[in-house]
Amino acid sequence: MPFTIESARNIFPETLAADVVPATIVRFNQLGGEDKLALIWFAYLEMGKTLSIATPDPVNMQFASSTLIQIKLMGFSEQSQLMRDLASRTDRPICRIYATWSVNIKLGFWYQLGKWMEEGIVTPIPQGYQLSANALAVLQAIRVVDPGQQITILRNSVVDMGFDPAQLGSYSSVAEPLVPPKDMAERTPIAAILGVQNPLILEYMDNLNANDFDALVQLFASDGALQPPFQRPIVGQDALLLFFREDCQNLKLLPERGITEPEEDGYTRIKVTGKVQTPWFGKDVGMNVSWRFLLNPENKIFFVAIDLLASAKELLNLDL
Ligand code: ECH
Repeated sequence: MPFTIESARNIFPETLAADVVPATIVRFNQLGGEDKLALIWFAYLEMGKTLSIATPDPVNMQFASSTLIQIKLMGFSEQSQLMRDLASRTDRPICRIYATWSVNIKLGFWYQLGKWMEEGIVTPIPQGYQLSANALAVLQAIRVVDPGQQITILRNSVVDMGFDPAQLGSYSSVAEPLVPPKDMAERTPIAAILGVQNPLILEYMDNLNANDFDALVQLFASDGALQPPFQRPIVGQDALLLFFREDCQNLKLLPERGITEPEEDGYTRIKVTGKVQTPWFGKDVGMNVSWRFLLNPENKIFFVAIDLLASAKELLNLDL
């Protein structure tokens, strides 16, 4: 076989991803717990001036609600301690519970705490809190990147909080309830992607947009893989289905253009660029992304990498 998952990761090597995101996260993770919280608070306030965030559906918040109530009942200093512990990944029961939550439950949890901080129900960041010089530098780095990169930094910082899931032993993860796939009559298929004829690519986009994850996973080879931005590939249909159900509901993929390379040993490389909207910010944030597909001789997806692009200019970079 000419390709392995590892070698497939390098197709279209000219693609410029927004490496500023993982670089900023590394710097963020070196800060103390208190600085982390205050920094996100300030970044969140600033971003709130131009972007509006959707209120999470209460149905999706039910899994965090008993933990949230527990926090509401704590005194201010206990609340501060807990939030610092989450940020510095301390081993305590709430940090362990947090570690079992899907990304969206973690985001919804902090959304609620943020609301309560505004209302004075949860201890706010003290007025005039002085960020350390390092935290100020990280805040400045966040200010200057594009909105898609800002929300990715915010999301990834929240994902990294709580106890380390790798140290939890065996546990079952807690995710939002699954929404049913959209009815066929309600779907708005992508009309065309400039430069890409293979219908499989359109099917991929349409199934993801319709939350039709069973159909989506069938487009992959049984040993196929998907690499989300800044992550290792997720390999095999079972793991992919779990990932789609937990992390990919209600996304909106807006592919624009692409390039199809002549096949080699039966394998076809296709790169597509376009935008993605998350249900958290809707039309307010169009993230500039690329999909780098490798199709096997049976016309199944052997590998696809999704990259958050370094800039809008990269949307036009369809070089090999
Ligand atoms: C406060 C202060 C104290 C500490 C904290 C606070 C609260 C912070 C809050 C933050 C909320 C942030 C949010 C961020 C949401 C980001 C969402 C993103 C989504 C990206 C999705 C992409 C999808 C790509 C994919 C495609 C595929 O083809 C395959 C699947 C997949 C202020 C209290 C912490 C509340 C809500 C970045 C790119 C296209 C790979 C998924």
